[in-house]
Amino acid sequence: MLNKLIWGKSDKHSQDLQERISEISNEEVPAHIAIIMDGNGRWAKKRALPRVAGHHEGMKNVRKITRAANAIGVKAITLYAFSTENWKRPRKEVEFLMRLPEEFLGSFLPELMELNIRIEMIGEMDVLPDHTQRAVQNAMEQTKDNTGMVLNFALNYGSRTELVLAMQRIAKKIKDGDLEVSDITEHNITSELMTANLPDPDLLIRTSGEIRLSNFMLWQLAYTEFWFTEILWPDFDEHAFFDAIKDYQKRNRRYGGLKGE
Ligand code: V07
Repeated sequence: MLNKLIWGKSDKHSQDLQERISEISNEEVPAHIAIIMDGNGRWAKKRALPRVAGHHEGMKNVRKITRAANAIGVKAITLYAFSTENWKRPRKEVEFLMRLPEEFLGSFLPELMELNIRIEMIGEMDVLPDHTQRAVQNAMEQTKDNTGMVLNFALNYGSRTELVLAMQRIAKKIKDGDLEVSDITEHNITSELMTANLPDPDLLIRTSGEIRLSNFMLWQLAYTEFWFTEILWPDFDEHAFFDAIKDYQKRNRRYGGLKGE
């Protein structure tokens, strides 16, 4: 019963997953997980498929990992779906990517409603194609009263731009006489960021063997545990995800209570 609600079916695979979950501690589940979903192009290349086939497979994997995160009680996941750098890719590829939110939501939105998941996004929305904006806006609107996990998409997101915009807003408040220079604190910088309503990530996962941040959540990741894997994003399944969680819990226990610094 429960199995079916969480995984959409109740077969051998979902029983295996349920068993993996029982190995995970309920107490130290990371509240917020950020993921850089890298390696979709390489996944396609290995199979002599066009790059977009890799992006499409990567999109299907978002659904898998969303369910897995939801099943273990994660409060929020932030997925780096499209960076401000990604505009430099071939026009056809960008056009394909900009259709993925619609396709994803077209098939997955009813399930998100059932799972009580709320969709949010960070990044500059206004330069995305109208059809993409409409799809995402509509999904945010439909899921806005859901009280479960937050599924946060970083779309046209760049951390330095986010910080620049935050600084500009703070400067304007000072110029307008609404804020004193001495009142610029970590707290009010945090609250000007696009992630203002989310806690800082506890865990960052990057797939595909790249070991850098690529302008992702620079401020927010100050104290985050990093977990890197060679696995390409379309191959990063529930088992790999639970491996990351178990490693995180091991590290957490090692630091025992000395968290934060
Ligand atoms: C994209 C699939 C995942 C791998 C990384 C690149 C390609 C899901 C979305 C999405 C975004 C917003 C939303 C619902 C779904 C998405 C883009 C690319 C641009 F509300 N996957 N995915 N958006 N990829």
